[in-house]
Amino acid sequence: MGPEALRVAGLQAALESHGLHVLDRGNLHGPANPWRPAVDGYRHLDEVVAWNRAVHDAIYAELQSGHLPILLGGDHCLAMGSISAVARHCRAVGKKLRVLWLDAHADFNTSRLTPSGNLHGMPVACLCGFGPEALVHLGGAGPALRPDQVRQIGIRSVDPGEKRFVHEQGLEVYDMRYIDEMGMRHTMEQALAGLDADTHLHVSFDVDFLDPDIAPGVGTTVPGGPTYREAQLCMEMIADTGRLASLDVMELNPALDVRNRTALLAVDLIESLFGKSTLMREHQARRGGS
Ligand code: NNH
Ligand code: MN
Ligand code: MN
Ligand code: MN
Repeated sequence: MGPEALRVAGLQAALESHGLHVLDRGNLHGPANPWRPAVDGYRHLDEVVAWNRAVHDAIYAELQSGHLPILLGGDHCLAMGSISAVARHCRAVGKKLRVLWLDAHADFNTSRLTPSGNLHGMPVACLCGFGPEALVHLGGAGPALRPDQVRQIGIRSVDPGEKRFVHEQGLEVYDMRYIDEMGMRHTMEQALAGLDADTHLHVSFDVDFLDPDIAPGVGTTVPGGPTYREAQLCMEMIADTGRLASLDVMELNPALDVRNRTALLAVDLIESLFGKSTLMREHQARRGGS
């Protein structure tokens, strides 16, 4: 239902209003959600593998055509499919890869560490090589990512074993305490440092990154997230780099939303990610404003 809510909220028209050419490829297809308990530490592993293969193939095809893919979700486990395709593409064309993980959660659990068995709590770990064979090798031999290619922003809910593993692997985490103390501007300057013309920037946006007061339409709200203005600045600073080359918008659940408010906010933020404010600044400059 998430992708449909984003369509209803006007995502395509919003991007087109900024002069972008948008192709809606429609929905991907895969097995239904069986709602079963975990087996060997994973819930619905076969279904998650099938869906991620479909996502990997769709995203890889768009990248090969020179397009900027936007994956609408759906469960954040699907970022394994999209990012493994992005990493494969970067290897093929010789680009560096930077992944910004905007989330309340670190999503760095393994089958031994997870409190839930939910694979949406494990995509970053699987992408770094810590997970079941079928998910680790989605995009070919070897893990898709090294931990030093990832920057996590907005984190405020990490499970105890997961926390130890995040430190052990040296992930660069800008948690809410850091954002509170240093501000979003400094945080994004750090997270975006070192990007150059040879860098493919992928943003994986879990909508639960946002404070639940402004974004109630997600399954796992965590209080104390970025405000509307902090989230806008985050997106605007990403747009300013000019390096955004692929995007996931995940975990939106319209059944938990209030009058599609979270979907409308997500569309608003995606517009900023594609340079809405930059366009407004240029417009002001043309009219002789400062
Ligand atoms: N850390 C918890 C788990 O692994 C929750 C993960 N939930 C998310 N992640 N929504 O983004 O089960
Ligand atoms: Mn989920
Ligand atoms: Mn999350
Ligand atoms: Mn997530």
